[in-house]
Amino acid sequence: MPEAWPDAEADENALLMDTFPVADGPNVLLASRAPPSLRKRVSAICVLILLLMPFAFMLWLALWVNESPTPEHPAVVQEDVVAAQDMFALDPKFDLGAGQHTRVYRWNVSSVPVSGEDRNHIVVNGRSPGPLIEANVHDRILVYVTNSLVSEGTSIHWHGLPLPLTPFYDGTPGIAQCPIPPGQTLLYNFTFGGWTGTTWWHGHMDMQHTDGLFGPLIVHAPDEVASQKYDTDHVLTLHDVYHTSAMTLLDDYLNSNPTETVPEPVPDRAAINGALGREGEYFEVRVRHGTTTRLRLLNAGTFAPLRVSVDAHVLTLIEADGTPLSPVRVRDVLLQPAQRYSVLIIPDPLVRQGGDEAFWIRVRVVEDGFAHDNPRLQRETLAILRYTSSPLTNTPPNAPLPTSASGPHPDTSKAEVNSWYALPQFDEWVLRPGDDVPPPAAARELSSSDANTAVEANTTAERDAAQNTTAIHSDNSARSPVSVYTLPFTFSIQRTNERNWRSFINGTAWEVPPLREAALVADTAGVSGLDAVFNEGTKVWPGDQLIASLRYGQIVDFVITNLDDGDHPFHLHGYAPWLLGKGRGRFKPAKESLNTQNPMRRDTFTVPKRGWAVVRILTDNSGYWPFHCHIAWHMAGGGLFQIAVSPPPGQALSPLPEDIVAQCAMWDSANSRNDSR
Ligand SMILES: *[C@@H]1O[C@H](CO)[C@@H](O)[C@H](O)[C@H]1NC(C)=O
Ligand SMILES: *[C@@H]1O[C@H](CO)[C@@H](O)[C@H](O)[C@H]1NC(C)=O
Ligand SMILES: *[C@@H]1O[C@H](CO)[C@@H](O)[C@H](O)[C@H]1NC(C)=O
Ligand SMILES: *[C@@H]1O[C@H](CO)[C@@H](O)[C@H](O)[C@H]1NC(C)=O
Ligand SMILES: *[C@@H]1O[C@H](CO)[C@@H](O)[C@H](O)[C@H]1NC(C)=O
Ligand SMILES: [Cu+2]
Repeated sequence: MPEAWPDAEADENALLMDTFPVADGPNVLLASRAPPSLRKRVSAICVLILLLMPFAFMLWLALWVNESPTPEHPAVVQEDVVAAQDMFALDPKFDLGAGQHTRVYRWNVSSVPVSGEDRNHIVVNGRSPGPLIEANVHDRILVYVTNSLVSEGTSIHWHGLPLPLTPFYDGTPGIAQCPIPPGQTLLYNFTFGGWTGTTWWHGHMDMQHTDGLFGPLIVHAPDEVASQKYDTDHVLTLHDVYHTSAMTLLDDYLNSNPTETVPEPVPDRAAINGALGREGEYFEVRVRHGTTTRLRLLNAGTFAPLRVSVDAHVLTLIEADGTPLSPVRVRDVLLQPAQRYSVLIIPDPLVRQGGDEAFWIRVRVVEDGFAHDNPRLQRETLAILRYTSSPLTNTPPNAPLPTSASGPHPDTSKAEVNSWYALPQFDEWVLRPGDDVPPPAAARELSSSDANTAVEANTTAERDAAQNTTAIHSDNSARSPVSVYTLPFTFSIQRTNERNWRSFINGTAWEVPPLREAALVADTAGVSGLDAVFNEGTKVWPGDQLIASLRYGQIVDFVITNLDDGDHPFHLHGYAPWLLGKGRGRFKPAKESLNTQNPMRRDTFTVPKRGWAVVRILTDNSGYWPFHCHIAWHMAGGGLFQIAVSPPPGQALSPLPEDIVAQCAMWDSANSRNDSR
């Protein structure tokens, strides 16, 4: 057992008074051990890569040339590269009723210089945002990811997807896989397990996501158009932009020098589908008069929440992170990093029929969480919503830019203006699902001791629940009462005695472990004692790896306490938790009522500053799943822990695919040769 930042725990406890102290100013300094140098490991990895390069390159060539997957039953579709602007207007001819397809993608990850800037973009097949994955719910996806970076590993995470039976394709280095070494190809081969909606994929290695390694991922339900009644479907990939290389910024943040405080780097602007929204660089959504448009908004950014509105239009929210919503009309939508929403733009009677008319789509960088000012910050990025009678794929010649202003349409009557301003303020915590999937019920309500103590689950009831998982999902009336396992944890951001910023979960600051200790890898390959983790309870493994072991078929309530003075978007891999409640200060079970009737469920949700959230899962997806803040700086600073969900009784986790094992061996030999850790 390492000394898991004992003082961090002590400090947290001091902070955890009945209500949080409002004191600002620098956080407490920790008198504790220093984190091992990141640089040392990076240079070790570089040496390895240089050693491996020649033969890796030959292997890669062979793989690339020979790879022509034999057609599988059912149909195999080779997904072609489409032009950038068109990629974001989903093809109206996409067949939602098609039979099951295997869709094959070949991705080449490389690094290209950004013109006029001292940094590189990490691109897939030459571009960022990278390729769209668009599929139907029953399809199988094969993505051959080739790492053409010179000296970095890479990996891709499929955000929000449950990846049933293939947790090793979750794309998390140090947890589910080892990074794909330069020159190597890894096949990600997965199905959706019933998941539908709007999501995205992104790099999970170092800060590659911030440098551009991300793209949209859309999974269609067969009845979605019929039930929501829209005519065209568009993706708006939104993200904050840094004009400095992310690894440079990360180094400043994690290893600030003793005389200078460098809090989270503040972005310089936002982009919409990669366009920066300036002269000659506006992304354009083209729609026909009198039709309804679905806009799929996703925040693929690093740090900034983004607020989206369309001049003179009301937005009707219909989806959040894949969960259909009971529709809500709003003036704007606030997306935390990694969150997604679909909104409908319903024909506006005031938009002139026939002529071309255009409105600004506005994306505003929300600065509340920034610890310092960035004088270069461009607060608003614009795109265009254009009504047109010309073919949608043609750029209207010399089309004028919009002249619209934010707010209701200028020709609107006074009553309509009033009703526009009377629309509710957007709040992700008041959203309700449009379908009926209530959380499994607890036999026992939370008691006051639960906020601090993990409660022993009732094993008999759990076993029953495990066997009855299907019944719980498919037939609510058959829900058998089962016990709840309550798992509290705290989140905080503090500075170490070296004045380095770190994020702590229960006093641990996660680091990518030596790769043979990567949890899933180690467990399924049997190379360490980690297979003991399925014994119930939580444990800190070497490298500040906090792992909470959960048995299959259990109801688990996470009680999250955010000790920090900023909101944090938490993301649980492999699950879409039910959001039972949130509040200010500390969770007081006797006083707070939790919503167990019709709570939202989603994979990314905001835990309020100096506040709490309670979220519930049913452990029906085995594997090692990280639970972390999705602000990339906070994750890089250690704000991550894992849940290990055991296989169903009598079963084992599937063995790792051979190519992951082989790629781990490459990294592992480097570690043992160059780094004694
Ligand atoms: C992948 O990208 C790199 C860098 O642009 C390029 O050199 C290489 O030829 C590409 N590989 C394939 C198979 O397209
Ligand atoms: C993808 O996974 C499925 C299910 O395990 C398997 O049948 C199929 O052969 C795999 N495809 C490839 C190309 O490996
Ligand atoms: C966090 O600490 C609390 C109090 O010690 C403990 O009950 C809980 O199990 C810990 N949570 C995790 C995820 O380890
Ligand atoms: C555990 O569950 C069983 C079966 O539902 C029940 O009979 C028993 O009373 C429970 N025990 C406790 C301590 O809750
Ligand atoms: C599973 O649920 C059914 C009711 O749907 C119940 O009759 C059965 O006893 C349960 N099975 C177990 C093992 O508890
Ligand atoms: Cu955070």
